[in-house]
This record gives sequence, structure tokens and C-alpha cells, in this order.
Amino acid sequence: MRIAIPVAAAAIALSACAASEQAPSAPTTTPAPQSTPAQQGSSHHGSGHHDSATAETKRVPIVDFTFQPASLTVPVGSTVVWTQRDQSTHTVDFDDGTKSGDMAKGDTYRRTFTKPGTYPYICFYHPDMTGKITVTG
Ligand SMILES: [Cu+2]
Repeated sequence: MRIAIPVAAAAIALSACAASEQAPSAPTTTPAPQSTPAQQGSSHHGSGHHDSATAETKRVPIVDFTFQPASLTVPVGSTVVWTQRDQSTHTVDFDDGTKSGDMAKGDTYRRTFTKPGTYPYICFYHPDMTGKITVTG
């Protein structure tokens, strides 16, 4: 009679009730030597959010005399790649003076945006072809 009780308790502890049964006898308060949250957490506080949005590479095909999309927003540091898919020659001419030069079909032009701001551009040959890159900091 006295033997049956501890055997039953052990069986239960090993199966369903393991978590609650082990709580009192669980290892003491320093179980995780691998990561030290205090170190990482405190040194990284007060400077806003995480590191700013990750720079991306975005593609803007030039198709049917349009930039697709005509308006694009990217985080600072991003690169935009225009791919010319029309038979007609096009350009990407920014208001700030940065120009792609003539782009024939199949040509690509890329620009990396290192400062936040708004960067409108047009096609030299087709002034109604307009686009805009918005760079967020
Ligand atoms: Cu054009």
C-alpha cells in the first residue's frame, strides 16, 4: 500500500503534469547562460526605433511610355533600377541634374539614394513621361 502512492506520483510527473510538478524543484534562478538580455537591451535604448528601414533595391520598368510605377517610395540607401522595355529611346532625367543618358530597349539605369527627399524625374524625349522617387529617412 505505501509503495503504490509514490510510483503513481512519479508516473504522473513524468507524463502529463511534468510542468507543474517540477516547478518547485526546478533549477534555481540562473538557467540560461547563453544570452544576456540586460546587456543588449539597455545599450540600445533611447535612439528611437530599430535601425532605420532596411535599404532595398526596387525596379521601375519603362513600358509603353510610362514609368511603372511613376511614384515610388523607398527607404534611404535604396537603389532604384530602371529597365527600358520600349522600342523608343527614353531617359531618366532628375531635376537635380542626375541623368541616365539615352536608354535603348533592354538598357538599365540605377541610382542609389543616400539622402532623404523627393526626386522628380522626366524623360528627356517625352516630357509627359514623369516619375518621382520619394526617399524616406
Ligand atoms: Cu521617353
